[in-house]
Amino acid sequence: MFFPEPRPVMSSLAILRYPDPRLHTVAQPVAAVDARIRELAAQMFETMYEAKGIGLAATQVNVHERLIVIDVSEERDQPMVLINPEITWASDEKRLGEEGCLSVPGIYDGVERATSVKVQALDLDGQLRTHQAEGMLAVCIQHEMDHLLGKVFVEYLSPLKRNRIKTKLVKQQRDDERYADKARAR
Ligand code: K1U
Ligand code: ZN
Repeated sequence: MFFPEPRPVMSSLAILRYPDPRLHTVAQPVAAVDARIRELAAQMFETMYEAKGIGLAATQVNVHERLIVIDVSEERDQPMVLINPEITWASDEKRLGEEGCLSVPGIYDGVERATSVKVQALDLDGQLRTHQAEGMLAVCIQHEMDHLLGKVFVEYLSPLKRNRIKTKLVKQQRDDERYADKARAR
Protein backbone atom coordinates (compact mmCIF):
# COMPACT_ATOMS: atom_id res chain seq x y z
CA MET A 1 0.00 0.00 0.00
CA PHE A 2 1.19 3.55 -0.81
CA PHE A 3 1.28 6.07 1.99
CA PRO A 4 2.05 9.60 0.79
CA GLU A 5 4.57 11.67 2.74
CA PRO A 6 2.72 13.93 5.17
CA ARG A 7 2.72 17.46 3.81
CA PRO A 8 3.26 20.40 6.17
CA VAL A 9 -0.10 21.93 6.97
CA MET A 10 0.02 25.61 5.95
CA SER A 11 -2.66 28.17 6.23
CA SER A 12 -3.08 31.83 5.55
CA LEU A 13 -3.45 34.15 8.50
CA ALA A 14 -6.09 36.87 8.87
CA ILE A 15 -4.69 40.37 8.22
CA LEU A 16 -5.86 43.13 10.60
CA ARG A 17 -7.48 46.04 8.80
CA TYR A 18 -7.03 49.72 9.66
CA PRO A 19 -8.44 51.27 11.91
CA ASP A 20 -8.19 48.14 14.07
CA PRO A 21 -6.55 49.41 17.32
CA ARG A 22 -4.39 46.25 17.53
CA LEU A 23 -2.33 47.68 14.61
CA HIS A 24 -1.01 50.25 17.11
CA THR A 25 0.55 47.67 19.44
CA VAL A 26 4.33 47.96 19.90
CA ALA A 27 5.92 44.55 19.15
CA GLN A 28 8.23 42.83 21.65
CA PRO A 29 11.58 41.24 20.70
CA VAL A 30 11.51 37.58 19.61
CA ALA A 31 13.00 35.68 22.60
CA ALA A 32 14.22 32.61 20.68
CA VAL A 33 14.41 31.69 16.99
CA ASP A 34 12.75 28.29 17.32
CA ALA A 35 10.26 26.03 15.51
CA ARG A 36 7.34 28.29 16.49
CA ILE A 37 9.00 31.32 14.85
CA ARG A 38 9.93 29.30 11.71
CA GLU A 39 6.31 28.11 11.40
CA LEU A 40 5.02 31.68 11.91
CA ALA A 41 7.42 32.99 9.22
CA ALA A 42 6.22 30.26 6.79
CA GLN A 43 2.58 31.18 7.44
CA MET A 44 3.35 34.87 7.02
CA PHE A 45 5.01 34.22 3.63
CA GLU A 46 1.97 32.22 2.53
CA THR A 47 -0.32 35.07 3.67
CA MET A 48 1.84 37.74 1.96
CA TYR A 49 2.13 35.85 -1.36
CA GLU A 50 -1.61 35.06 -1.39
CA ALA A 51 -2.44 38.75 -0.78
CA LYS A 52 0.07 39.76 -3.49
CA GLY A 53 2.04 41.91 -1.06
CA ILE A 54 5.76 42.59 -1.01
CA GLY A 55 6.05 42.60 2.79
CA LEU A 56 4.22 41.70 5.98
CA ALA A 57 4.92 42.46 9.65
CA ALA A 58 3.82 40.10 12.45
CA THR A 59 1.76 42.98 13.91
CA GLN A 60 -0.53 42.77 10.85
CA VAL A 61 -1.45 39.16 11.71
CA ASN A 62 -1.99 40.07 15.37
CA VAL A 63 1.30 38.62 16.62
CA HIS A 64 3.14 41.34 18.54
CA GLU A 65 6.73 40.15 18.11
CA ARG A 66 9.50 41.75 16.03
CA LEU A 67 9.30 39.62 12.87
CA ILE A 68 9.02 40.76 9.24
CA VAL A 69 8.84 38.88 5.93
CA ILE A 70 9.64 40.58 2.61
CA ASP A 71 9.93 39.62 -1.05
CA VAL A 72 10.26 42.55 -3.47
CA SER A 73 11.40 40.38 -6.41
CA GLU A 74 9.35 40.20 -9.64
CA GLU A 75 9.66 36.41 -9.65
CA ARG A 76 8.60 36.13 -5.98
CA ASP A 77 11.62 33.95 -5.30
CA GLN A 78 13.74 36.11 -2.96
CA PRO A 79 12.18 35.67 0.47
CA MET A 80 13.79 37.64 3.30
CA VAL A 81 13.07 37.23 7.02
CA LEU A 82 14.06 39.92 9.52
CA ILE A 83 13.87 38.97 13.21
CA ASN A 84 14.44 41.68 15.84
CA PRO A 85 15.45 44.12 13.06
CA GLU A 86 17.16 47.42 13.85
CA ILE A 87 17.98 50.17 11.35
CA THR A 88 21.64 51.04 12.04
CA TRP A 89 21.99 53.69 9.31
CA ALA A 90 19.64 55.65 7.04
CA SER A 91 20.66 57.97 4.19
CA ASP A 92 20.00 61.71 4.50
CA GLU A 93 18.68 61.50 0.96
CA LYS A 94 14.91 61.02 0.99
CA ARG A 95 12.35 60.30 -1.71
CA LEU A 96 8.57 60.65 -1.88
CA GLY A 97 7.13 57.35 -3.14
CA GLU A 98 3.70 55.76 -3.48
CA GLU A 99 2.90 53.21 -0.75
CA GLY A 100 0.15 50.71 -0.16
CA CYS A 101 -0.57 48.43 2.78
CA LEU A 102 -2.33 45.08 3.08
CA SER A 103 -3.96 46.45 6.26
CA VAL A 104 -5.30 49.50 4.36
CA PRO A 105 -6.75 47.83 1.24
CA GLY A 106 -7.25 49.94 -1.87
CA ILE A 107 -5.47 53.05 -0.53
CA TYR A 108 -2.21 54.32 -2.04
CA ASP A 109 -0.47 57.57 -1.17
CA GLY A 110 2.92 59.27 -1.07
CA VAL A 111 5.30 58.87 1.90
CA GLU A 112 8.80 60.33 2.22
CA ARG A 113 11.44 57.75 3.20
CA ALA A 114 15.24 57.44 3.26
CA THR A 115 16.44 56.09 -0.10
CA SER A 116 18.97 53.67 1.50
CA VAL A 117 19.15 51.93 4.87
CA LYS A 118 21.34 49.42 6.69
CA VAL A 119 19.44 46.95 8.85
CA GLN A 120 20.71 44.36 11.32
CA ALA A 121 18.50 41.37 12.05
CA LEU A 122 18.54 37.69 12.94
CA ASP A 123 17.73 35.16 10.22
CA LEU A 124 15.79 31.90 10.65
CA ASP A 125 19.01 30.19 11.86
CA GLY A 126 19.38 32.80 14.60
CA GLN A 127 22.41 34.33 12.83
CA LEU A 128 22.90 38.11 13.02
CA ARG A 129 23.10 39.60 9.51
CA THR A 130 23.49 43.11 8.10
CA HIS A 131 21.58 44.10 4.96
CA GLN A 132 22.22 47.17 2.84
CA ALA A 133 18.99 48.10 1.07
CA GLU A 134 18.08 50.60 -1.64
CA GLY A 135 15.01 51.36 -3.75
CA MET A 136 11.81 49.39 -3.10
CA LEU A 137 13.52 47.11 -0.56
CA ALA A 138 14.62 50.12 1.54
CA VAL A 139 11.08 51.55 1.40
CA CYS A 140 9.49 48.22 2.30
CA ILE A 141 11.85 47.66 5.27
CA GLN A 142 11.01 51.12 6.67
CA HIS A 143 7.26 50.55 6.14
CA GLU A 144 7.37 47.15 7.91
CA MET A 145 9.56 48.45 10.77
CA ASP A 146 6.90 51.14 11.35
CA HIS A 147 4.30 48.35 11.74
CA LEU A 148 6.42 46.83 14.53
CA LEU A 149 6.27 50.22 16.29
CA GLY A 150 2.48 50.30 15.89
CA LYS A 151 2.57 52.86 13.08
CA VAL A 152 0.53 52.58 9.87
CA PHE A 153 1.59 54.57 6.75
CA VAL A 154 -1.64 56.65 6.77
CA GLU A 155 -0.30 58.34 9.92
CA TYR A 156 2.14 60.24 7.63
CA LEU A 157 -0.83 61.74 5.76
CA SER A 158 -2.84 64.82 6.76
CA PRO A 159 -5.55 64.36 9.45
CA LEU A 160 -8.16 65.16 6.77
CA LYS A 161 -6.95 62.38 4.44
CA ARG A 162 -6.53 59.94 7.34
CA ASN A 163 -10.09 60.54 8.57
CA ARG A 164 -11.50 60.07 5.06
CA ILE A 165 -9.59 56.77 4.77
CA LYS A 166 -10.84 55.67 8.21
CA THR A 167 -14.46 56.43 7.32
CA LYS A 168 -14.16 54.63 3.97
CA LEU A 169 -12.60 51.50 5.50
CA VAL A 170 -15.06 51.32 8.42
CA LYS A 171 -17.94 51.46 5.92
CA GLN A 172 -16.25 48.87 3.68
CA GLN A 173 -15.75 46.53 6.65
CA ARG A 174 -19.43 46.93 7.65
CA ASP A 175 -20.57 46.18 4.08
CA ASP A 176 -18.27 43.12 3.89
CA GLU A 177 -19.68 41.80 7.19
CA ARG A 178 -23.29 42.35 6.02
CA TYR A 179 -22.52 40.53 2.76
CA ALA A 180 -20.93 37.63 4.66
CA ASP A 181 -23.93 37.44 7.04
CA LYS A 182 -26.34 37.30 4.06
CA ALA A 183 -24.26 34.64 2.32
CA ARG A 184 -24.28 32.53 5.51
CA ALA A 185 -28.08 32.88 5.86
CA ARG A 186 -28.67 31.65 2.27
O1 K1U B 1 2.98 46.08 4.95
C1 K1U B 1 2.21 45.72 4.07
O2 K1U B 1 1.02 45.77 4.23
C2 K1U B 1 2.75 45.24 2.75
C3 K1U B 1 2.86 46.35 1.73
C4 K1U B 1 4.33 46.74 1.62
C5 K1U B 1 4.65 48.01 0.91
C6 K1U B 1 4.15 48.31 -0.34
C7 K1U B 1 4.49 49.48 -0.96
C8 K1U B 1 5.35 50.36 -0.37
C9 K1U B 1 5.82 50.07 0.88
C10 K1U B 1 5.49 48.88 1.51
C11 K1U B 1 2.34 45.83 0.41
O3 K1U B 1 2.80 44.88 -0.09
S1 K1U B 1 1.03 46.71 -0.30
C12 K1U B 1 0.63 45.86 -1.80
C13 K1U B 1 1.68 45.90 -2.86
O4 K1U B 1 2.06 44.85 -3.29
C14 K1U B 1 2.27 47.13 -3.39
C15 K1U B 1 1.65 48.35 -3.34
C16 K1U B 1 2.26 49.48 -3.85
C17 K1U B 1 3.49 49.39 -4.46
C18 K1U B 1 4.11 48.16 -4.53
C19 K1U B 1 3.50 47.03 -4.00
ZN1 ZN C 1 1.66 47.85 5.72
